[in-house]
Amino acid sequence: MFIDEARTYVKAGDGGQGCESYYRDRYMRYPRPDGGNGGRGGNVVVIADRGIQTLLDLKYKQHYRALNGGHASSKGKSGKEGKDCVIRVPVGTILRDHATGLLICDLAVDQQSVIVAKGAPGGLGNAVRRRKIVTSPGIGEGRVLDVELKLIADVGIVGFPNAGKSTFVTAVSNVKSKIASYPFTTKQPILGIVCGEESDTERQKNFIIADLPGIIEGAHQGKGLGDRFLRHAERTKILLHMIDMAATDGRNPLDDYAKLEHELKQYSEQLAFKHKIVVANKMDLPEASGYLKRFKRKYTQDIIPISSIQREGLDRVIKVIRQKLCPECSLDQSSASSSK
Ligand SMILES: Nc1nc2c(ncn2[C@@H]2O[C@H](COP(=O)(O)OP(=O)(O)OP(=O)(O)O)[C@@H](O)[C@H]2O)c(=O)[nH]1
Ligand SMILES: [Mg+2]
Repeated sequence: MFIDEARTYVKAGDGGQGCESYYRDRYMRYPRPDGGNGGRGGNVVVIADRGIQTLLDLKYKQHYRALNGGHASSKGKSGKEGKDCVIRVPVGTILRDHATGLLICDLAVDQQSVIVAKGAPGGLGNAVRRRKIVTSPGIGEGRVLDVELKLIADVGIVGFPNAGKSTFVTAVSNVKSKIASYPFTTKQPILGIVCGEESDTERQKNFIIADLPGIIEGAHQGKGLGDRFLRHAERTKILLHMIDMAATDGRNPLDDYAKLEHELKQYSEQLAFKHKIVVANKMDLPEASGYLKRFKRKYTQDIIPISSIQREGLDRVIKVIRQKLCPECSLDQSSASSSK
């Protein structure tokens, strides 16, 4: 199950008790304080992990506690350090303090880590203090975290249900996204990697593409699956706007385009003004060419006709995406090829 929001309580370990004890042998006139220090409590650490796709674990396990530090003993023996509690989350997880709403960390890179609750120091024993008293141990930090996942992909595909988003992603990337002729087949975002050709420069070789659930008119009011999945398009560099140009579901593709633009704007202005590539899918069907002509007259000439099912025009889309993701790389390449 794909979960992209969770709330969880984290509690770091308390410090162990310091010890008050004295050593004395027959040759000593006064006893010597020799109580050890209490161990430090464990931290709660959150680590971003590429291998994890969802916040499911945090949804069901709502309390994470690190171990307390061990108590000290005589002969200067310190208590054991409390073991850290490690929480692994997907890359793209954002952590906020629930009480203040302040951002703690945006874990955008694999293996990036952050201490969200610090373990308390142990109490000092009387061997350190050289006095009778020992200090009391600290209490480990505890807080409620709001955890949110915003996937990090280079390209996010948006469009009405059945536009052919999953067919496209399956054709160009390494994932097999479920394809069917009923709406909302895709219920959660799916990430795929598009690999480059052998000849591509290293930098522009691979990019990540996100197949997002379909958006319908009124999604911002909760219609269909709502617009909450658009959060996963927020961090993409490019939006790929896919239109069913053959109107297979009986809607007018020109209206689809306007409605989708409106929904994006309702969600956020930032999303509406992202780099966009408009793609006309299902061009293998006879109705499509008429609609495409009208679309070009009404909106823009800048639209790429494709047929995902027949794998036609896909290379051109990938090429345009690469140009937008890394304009310098394509310049390098074109100058290299022209100098050959
Ligand atoms: N003729 C034709 N049919 C297509 C093309 N691309 C996709 N389809 C069909 O359109 C239907 C929907 O395809 P999907 O890829 O599941 O569409 P989607 O946009 O992912 O749909 P949701 O996940 O429901 O939002 C399937 O029956 C596909 O076979 C195309 O280029 N030509
Ligand atoms: Mg789909």
